[in-house]
Amino acid sequence: MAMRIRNLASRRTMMMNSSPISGLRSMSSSWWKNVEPAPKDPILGVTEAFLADPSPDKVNVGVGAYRDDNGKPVVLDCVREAERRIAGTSFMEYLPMGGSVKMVEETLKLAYGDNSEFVKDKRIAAVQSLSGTGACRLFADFQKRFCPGSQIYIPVPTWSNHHNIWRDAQVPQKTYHYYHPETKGLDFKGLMDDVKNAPEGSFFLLHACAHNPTGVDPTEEQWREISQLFKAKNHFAFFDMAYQGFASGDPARDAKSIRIFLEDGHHIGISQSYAKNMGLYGQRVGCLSVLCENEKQAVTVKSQLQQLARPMYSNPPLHGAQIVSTILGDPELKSLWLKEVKIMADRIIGMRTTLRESLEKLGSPLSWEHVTKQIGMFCYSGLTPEQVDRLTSEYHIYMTRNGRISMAGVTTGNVGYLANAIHEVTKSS
Ligand code: PLA
Repeated sequence: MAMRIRNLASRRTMMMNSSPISGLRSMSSSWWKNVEPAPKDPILGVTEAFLADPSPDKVNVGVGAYRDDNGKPVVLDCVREAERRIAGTSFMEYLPMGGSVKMVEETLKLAYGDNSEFVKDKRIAAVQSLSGTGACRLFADFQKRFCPGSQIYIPVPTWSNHHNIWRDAQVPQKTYHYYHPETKGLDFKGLMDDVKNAPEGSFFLLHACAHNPTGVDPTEEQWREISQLFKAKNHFAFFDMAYQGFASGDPARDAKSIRIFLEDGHHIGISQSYAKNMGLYGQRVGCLSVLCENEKQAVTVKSQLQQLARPMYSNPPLHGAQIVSTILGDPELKSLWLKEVKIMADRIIGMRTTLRESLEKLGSPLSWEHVTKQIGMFCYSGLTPEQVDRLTSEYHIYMTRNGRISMAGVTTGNVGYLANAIHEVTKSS
């Protein structure tokens, strides 16, 4: 058999060499001559550089991927148990274009609330998405198709991929103030001014909780004010909720911003992701939802979301959705999940304290209060790009050049090394 394949292969090569098509082949080698190398991704490029570094001391605090205190990736116990239960079913069929109905149903409860009237009234158009990125992209494409002249207001700073997503969907971007570098906190006044000055009925991207990269969220009171102003201006709020549970350790508490907007009667959109809070990074499971005026509109909007998905990827992957619906559909597994989310959030909070204390013990002349004040997966350290470059070249510590430290990668084992290196590169500044 192997011999037959080899013979066939060599016959094909002979035919190609002797045919007039060989002339075309040399032309084809120039097909892509105008293609320039793409710039490295500011986040995933850091992982590539980390993997290529042979140093035994290397530390990766670039991408926001949770590690246990030994620096190892984590598969949650609830996920292991769900996989054990799924294993017996061997179901490999396509999901519908909108994904797993059960998974979407459970996911909406997390965002809109267990007893949400909007869920009961079937006012939400929702589809399973390729994690949070896919949900954002699907929404951006939907926005472009049905509000073709609209723009999107994006906070400064934000997750770098937001810019790519709306750029590729060809939605023009505007920015709004968010972070105040001097106070290392929220620029509430700047934010409110921008919301006020945006044209009536503008689209705004909001981080529902655990803002990436700053770790700075509005307070509950501030969310109420933002919501009121949105109401007055008739703006549309699109919430990216990639870290539900990672801010406070409690997914319900972390949905507060969304619940406030719902109480105020907004028709919002939400991107949800299970990458972080269920550790399902590579499974690519998430949800895009759009709250509509009534059931009829929700059915229509969902049909259009599916229509967008069909030529892009047809239907979403099955396995991750099965894991999620198995966990959230079983009260015992769900409460195990909630415990595990809290454990992850608490470990990060603990590492914030240790990092700050270590820097203070080293006698750092700078204030590191923000390390413990900020929340979620990231610490927006205030390190300059040049200081980050030094951390990488001299200490093999990898992070994004905006000074963002993924606290999820900080462990008892590396926190001292990290603090010392940060102290060395910042002490003369
Ligand atoms: N939205 C925000 C705000 C994010 O930070 C991320 C992931 C996503 C959406 C998308 O995540 P998902 O598609 O995996 O669900 N941000 C990571 C990874 C963790 C990345 O850049 O893709 C980060 O390191 O910022």
